[in-house]
Amino acid sequence: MNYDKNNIFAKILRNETPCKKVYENDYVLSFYDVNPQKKIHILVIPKGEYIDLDDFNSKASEKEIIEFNKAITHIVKMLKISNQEDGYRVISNIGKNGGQEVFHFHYHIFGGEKIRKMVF
Ligand code: DGP
Repeated sequence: MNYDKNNIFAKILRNETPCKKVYENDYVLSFYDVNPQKKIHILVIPKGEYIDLDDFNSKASEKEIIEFNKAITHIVKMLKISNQEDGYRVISNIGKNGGQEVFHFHYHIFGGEKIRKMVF
């Protein structure tokens, strides 16, 4: 699969589609999910063109990978859901069996309420 430059997150990155921004730096953009599954449900995406976690880990620079991971911790602290507060869950859907719908790599961050243990 090739990266589709017209996926919805690519359009958000180009400011062609609006989003409710949470955080942005040179490497990542974070915004609220349009269809929240928990009280807090945000997405974190790299600015580079990567299809999924495997593509990101294979092709992104070490700087991009480090900055992406650091951004997660920065954002959960900003939102006061880090483990110093009540905690959160981070997931990434990958491919067909993972239920991925948007083929620009992203993490979902869920918080603000208790999340059940099981994966559905
Ligand atoms: P995934 O299944 O992991 O590919 O989830 C994609 C998520 O993206 C899904 O929870 C809904 C969200 N989403 C889709 N389109 C938009 C959009 O235009 N804006 C925002 N903010 N979120 C979107």
